[in-house]
Amino acid sequence: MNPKILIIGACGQIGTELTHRLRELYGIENVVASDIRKLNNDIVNSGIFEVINALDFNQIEHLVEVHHITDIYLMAALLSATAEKNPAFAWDLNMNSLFHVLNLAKAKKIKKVFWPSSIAVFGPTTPRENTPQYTIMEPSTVYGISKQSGERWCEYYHTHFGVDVRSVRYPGLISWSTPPGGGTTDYAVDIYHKALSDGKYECFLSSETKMPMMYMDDAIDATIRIMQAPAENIKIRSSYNLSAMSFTPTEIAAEIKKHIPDFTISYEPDFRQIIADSWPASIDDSRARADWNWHHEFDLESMTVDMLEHLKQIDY
Ligand code: AKB
Repeated sequence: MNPKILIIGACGQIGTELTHRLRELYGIENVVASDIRKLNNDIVNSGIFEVINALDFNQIEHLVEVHHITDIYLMAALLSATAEKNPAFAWDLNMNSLFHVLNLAKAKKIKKVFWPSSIAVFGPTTPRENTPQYTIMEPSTVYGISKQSGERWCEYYHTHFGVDVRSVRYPGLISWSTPPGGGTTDYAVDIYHKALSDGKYECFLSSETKMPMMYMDDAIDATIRIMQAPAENIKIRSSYNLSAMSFTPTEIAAEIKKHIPDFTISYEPDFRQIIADSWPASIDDSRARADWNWHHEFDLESMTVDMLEHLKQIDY
């Protein structure tokens, strides 16, 4: 039987593509998209859409009851750069929306929860290369602290209340259809847009800042894969490391130059440099690969071809 899905934060960078994919997989009538406002006409007009505040437990509970929801994907969050500017709201949104959804699952009103974590759970004392699943985690950002706390709560609700919650630590996500909102890895999306519109890009990180990244197609695949896996395969109930590629601004610029030979990049690091420096450069995701058969398709080269092809068609 198909799940009945509620996506909270459906108009965001991940939510948009996830909503489309889930509607394709399970049918438009089985997927309820929701967000704080009607932020994306494409999502609003192509299926069931509800305006909802992720901080309002009663609103979420009402939607769950009205639509007979079984699974919630909680995608609403403040990302790393925005969270530094508004710590109190970031903590409120990132933590309390999670509690609302976990509590609905604890009360057996829903069956399954997907909640995204991030490489931001790691910090400056974490080994930077090939960061293991289990290692030192001392996040130094507001966002990272909220994600690490969230992971602990997910595991706690699973252990103590049997909640079927599943999570991955997304790296920086790159997509062409919806802009990212307020992350430190966002430069890797902006650079493609500026390469096509201006032929040049000023990067807010320094040239050799290496970070883990993933194309959105792979991120959506991972999300669906972990949610479809049999419960006994999900052996980690905090969150799984997930990885596809790692590169520096110099390396992505060189890849773009293969297609746009006159493209130039300059560097003007800002406050986001400190955030990037506190995160891993590469990730060991062997547990996800072993437990639920995760594998990625896109590397820097194939992602660049796909990004430029799509962006040329829609924007430039
Ligand atoms: C961010 O940069 O804040 C996000 C993330 C890595 O979670 N893209």
